[in-house]
Amino acid sequence: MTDAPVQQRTLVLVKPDGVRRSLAGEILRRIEAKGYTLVAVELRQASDELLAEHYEEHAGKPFLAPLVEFMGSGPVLAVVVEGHRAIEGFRSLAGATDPTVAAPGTIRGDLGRDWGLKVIQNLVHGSDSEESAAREIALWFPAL
Ligand code: RTP
Ligand code: MG
Repeated sequence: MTDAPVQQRTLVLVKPDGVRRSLAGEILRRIEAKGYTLVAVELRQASDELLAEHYEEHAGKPFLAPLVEFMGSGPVLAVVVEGHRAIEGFRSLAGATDPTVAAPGTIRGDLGRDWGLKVIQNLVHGSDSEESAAREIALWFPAL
């Protein structure tokens, strides 16, 4: 007998490029089609303060300022996704950071490309560990 599945929650953001390109529905569709559950969905304009906290692991990196500018350039769709191994599962659905080389079949590989801009615009964010997921969900959805 295998252990009971451990439900994991992960924070997904459809970044401003995805919202602007009207891909939010397509991205949610892929998450649902994979079999995960949407626990919370909210369209919001992120403040610089929220984004600085969200990206605290990248403090001091050269792409942080253009990243925060990009992430604040329009609304993002913040989503809490749940399921067994959902953190790893969504990262797999999203594909590699660089959409030019992200595998076909992934969100970034199918829908993204390099636009030659200051920072990589790659449609989605997904928490990268249980610790990041807990921290990011508390930050974006304090009521959950
Ligand atoms: P994410 O956090 O958005 O899920 O993406 P990730 O884990 O694949 O990538 P990460 O290393 O955490 O970087 C966060 C986001 O910063 C932008 N980035 N641009 N050299 C660059 O221009 C550069 N490096 C990173 C991307 O938008 C990346 O997703
Ligand atoms: Mg990351």
